[in-house]
Amino acid sequence: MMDMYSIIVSVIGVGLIVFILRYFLSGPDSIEIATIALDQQHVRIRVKGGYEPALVVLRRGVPAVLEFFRDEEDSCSERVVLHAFNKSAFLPAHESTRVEFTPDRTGKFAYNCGMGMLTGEILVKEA
Ligand SMILES: [Cu+2]
Repeated sequence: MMDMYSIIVSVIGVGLIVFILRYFLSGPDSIEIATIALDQQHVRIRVKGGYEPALVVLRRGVPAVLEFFRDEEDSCSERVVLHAFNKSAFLPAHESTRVEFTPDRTGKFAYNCGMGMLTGEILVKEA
């Protein structure tokens, strides 16, 4: 019989393994399915002349953290706007910025830089 602590450690362990595999296997224009741990889904997005992975898959109704790492100083990408979820954030260069929201409906939603030149996509699936 596993206690709560063992379960949490196992979930984190599996999440780390999945993250490491994805990190090394992901190429350009890749798809990333958010890792769920402790009732929260989390995904990292690199911002450099676009968004990598270009498509992120989230589950509806689960609090989401998109962690944008802006790996450049080009002012084009300094702001990210998620129209569909009423969210926007300033992304300091060479830093990670967390954008948090709970996807409330399924579908495919584009998000952009402040000028609408860069585009990424979020696919929200039924949990
Ligand atoms: Cu831009």
